[in-house]
Amino acid sequence: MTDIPAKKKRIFSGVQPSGILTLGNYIGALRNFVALQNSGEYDCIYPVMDLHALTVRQDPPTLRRRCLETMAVFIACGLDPEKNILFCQSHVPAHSELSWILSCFTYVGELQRMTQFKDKSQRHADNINAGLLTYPVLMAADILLYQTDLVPIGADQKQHLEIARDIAIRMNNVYGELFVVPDAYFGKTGTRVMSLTDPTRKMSKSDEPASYIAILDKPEDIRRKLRRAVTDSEGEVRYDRESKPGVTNLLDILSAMGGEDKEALVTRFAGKGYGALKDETADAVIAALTPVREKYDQVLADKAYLEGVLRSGAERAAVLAEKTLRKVHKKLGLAPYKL
Ligand code: AQP
Repeated sequence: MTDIPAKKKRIFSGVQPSGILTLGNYIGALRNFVALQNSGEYDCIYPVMDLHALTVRQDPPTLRRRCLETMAVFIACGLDPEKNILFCQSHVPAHSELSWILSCFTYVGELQRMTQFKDKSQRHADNINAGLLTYPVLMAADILLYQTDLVPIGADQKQHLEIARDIAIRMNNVYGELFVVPDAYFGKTGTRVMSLTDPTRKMSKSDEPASYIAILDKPEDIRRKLRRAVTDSEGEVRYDRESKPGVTNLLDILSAMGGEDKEALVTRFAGKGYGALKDETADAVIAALTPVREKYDQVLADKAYLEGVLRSGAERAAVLAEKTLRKVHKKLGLAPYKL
């Protein structure tokens, strides 16, 4: 008797092209995406989430360019377009279509409670658009469209995944088995990388450049930014997120890059100043990011290749997305049609 291989679990996650990708995106997302790909245990779908980026005003030529650049970063980090479905979210219209349907099953109150909505409404008080509020609905559509089992996310996205699960359960209760209810997947180093200028806030690509390390930063810039990273005046290397957020962030970064656990790092840096910690963190980050930057330059130089990746990724994604969308149309009673 031949063994039938078990169906692989499906993974879905993406990154917005809302800026230059940061070390936070690398540690919290891309590195995990590559590890999941290499495990061979999953079917992975990783889009560039350009529709999500529209909640904040974007310069059209820059956004257009960043979509390709973000895909080049994906590939430079080690994602293989043959092994995963890599595409651009707006190339598969089913995301927006399902989003509308899901919005009719989402309560305004639950969206208003989202921390990211409150945070971004404060930061962009002149542009509190409806998309900022309904962002989690589009994210739910992204995930549910592919009948996703697992979503690798950083801790900051937990609330949004919870909404996606709630919507799926709510609709399954009414219409039967419509969607797979997705689970969060936290990587082994589920570190939240914090801003270098304000280590109580997460490192974000839409902040000022001194606050983040870009994946494509040159070695001298990485070293300079880390040397200037905000710490404290105590001078003692200790791991304490509350009272020493800056030093803790450096330990988290070094641990995530080098694999050495935090306790061992604290012991090793005992009696040494913050300068030594900053220098070693810079060495580790530079060592990890230099090959990515070099590969990025090669990938981005071949526009035809990149566009081909996006095209074929979108075609493959659309087949899966359409299947779910047809099922949803049918179950909800939308009039059938034949193409
Ligand atoms: N600082 C971070 N630490 C750990 N993980 C992070 N991620 C982002 N920043 C950190 C993870 O990267 C994935 C993609 O995130 P995104 O770019 O789509 O959206 P975001 O989380 O809103 O990232 P930014 O950089 O803060 O974007 P802007 O500035 O545009 O709002 C997610 O899995 C996220 O957890």
